[in-house]
Amino acid sequence: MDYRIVSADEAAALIHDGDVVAFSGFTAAGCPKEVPSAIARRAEMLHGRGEPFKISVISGASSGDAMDGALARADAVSLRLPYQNVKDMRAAINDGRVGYFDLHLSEVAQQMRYGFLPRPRVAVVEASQVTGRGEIVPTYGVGVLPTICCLAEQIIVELNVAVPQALRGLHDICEPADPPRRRELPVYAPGDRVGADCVRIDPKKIACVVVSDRPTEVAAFSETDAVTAQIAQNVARFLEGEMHAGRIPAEFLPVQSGVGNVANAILKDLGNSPVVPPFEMYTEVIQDSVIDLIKWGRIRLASGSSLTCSPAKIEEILASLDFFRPRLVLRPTEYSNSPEIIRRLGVISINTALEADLSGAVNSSHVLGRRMMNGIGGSCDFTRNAYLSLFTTPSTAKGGLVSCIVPQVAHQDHSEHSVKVLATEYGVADLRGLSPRKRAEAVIEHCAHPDYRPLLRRYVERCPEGHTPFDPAHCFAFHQAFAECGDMRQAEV
Ligand code: 0RQ
Repeated sequence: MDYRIVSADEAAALIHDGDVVAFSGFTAAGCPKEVPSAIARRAEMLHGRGEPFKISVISGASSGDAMDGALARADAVSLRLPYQNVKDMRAAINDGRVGYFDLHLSEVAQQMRYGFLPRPRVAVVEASQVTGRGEIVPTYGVGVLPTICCLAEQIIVELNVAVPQALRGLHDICEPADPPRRRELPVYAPGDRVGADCVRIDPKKIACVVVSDRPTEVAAFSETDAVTAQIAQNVARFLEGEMHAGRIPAEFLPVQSGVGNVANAILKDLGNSPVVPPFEMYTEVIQDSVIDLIKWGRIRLASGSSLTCSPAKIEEILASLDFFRPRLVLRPTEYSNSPEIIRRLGVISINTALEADLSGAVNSSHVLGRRMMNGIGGSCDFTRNAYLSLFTTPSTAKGGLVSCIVPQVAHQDHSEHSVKVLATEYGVADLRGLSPRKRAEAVIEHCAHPDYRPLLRRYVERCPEGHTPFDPAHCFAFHQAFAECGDMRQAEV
């Protein structure tokens, strides 16, 4: 079948006010860029004529500026799910102009299939190849692509000709059956492939194809600072100790690591460890550092939902595709983040907190309890189901005015029952097997910044008697002090 090749603006004209539009990709990797930018232009044009135009936007995770940035600036979005990290979209969510609620990324596809989320009318998917038989090969991110292709009435393919067709074979595309007929997801090792190398749909659903050559929008990492380097070292030494103690087997376990500079630095340190053997990753985002460690033979294989790599690193992969092909698997998020698979494989999860409290509970998403940062993303999928769940955070933020260790988190994403280990630049609090008062002691003495330790100790001492140190009158004293005078050190506990 021959497809209609159209401009991005012609494709955008297929989208109407009130539509639910689902996009491929996971982080900025694999997201369409030309069509969302054209939808934003269409919104501006219609708004200029006094006509309404807003759509609901669902994708695998966050996206790049060409999608979330452009659509937010054009005031074209009424609802955004399930994760975001672009400045203008975040501002629109916090101003109340865009609806948003946090979702476990592993559940997005099934919540669409179950009808818990609005059904997408149109899917816009970036592809490295589209065949006349209706085969769509994704680019660098998969996310919810198979599901949205099934559910949508119409599919707009953004064919990225800058991505070589030789990428085919990197993806493992599958979708589980829904209850009561769901069987196990048969991934028994990170490298197991259980699906097809492309999505297969009725070619009649492909409304048009837009040709693009836009590079991936993923930014390169900044230099590691001293605090980040120290956190990374603390985590690496802790995991080496776990191996010595026999709690991590000699062949190691698959690793998941979150997004950002801390995660990147931790992976580098693990890769340099003389104790940790070459290991595998079962994660959601495959970052630059993973690619280096694969090249150096320190990571044997990485499975994820996206290659969230800078353009330079993508070039390196493409230049040695035959080397990387057996070492990389890109899956739908329903598989990369599957609680069942994570628990079976015994994944070690390492994610970053905004703040943690004396019980070990973690806030990943809400700055000072109110402003949405990015969302929980897949952090809960991994933390709750991992063999060993670690969280890292610098001990302070905003030049020391904010303590990232607080008496009580202002918003809880991960409970004390899921978080096993907390690490800052000052050390590691191993919370396994500790009662609430011992947990508080470990968090204060190993993780809190020395400036805040006396305040935290005083809070615990003054808590009313009981199994758990908790004082409703003072548990938010740190947040209160910041709101009143911009410095948590002034907290009255
Ligand atoms: O603000 O830039 O204005 O100074 O928050 O802080 O230290 O740069 O954090 O980039 O490592 O991200 C939790 C957001 C950490 C991320 C989070 C301020 C701080 C700074 C950012 P400025 P950093 P990072 C897999 C797993 C949830 C999703 C997840 C995240 C800004 O890791 O989104 O884990 N996690 N997914 O100054 C007030 C505090 C603060 C604070 C930091 N306690 N109070 N402000 N800041 N701590 C990936 C996916 O799911 C796709």
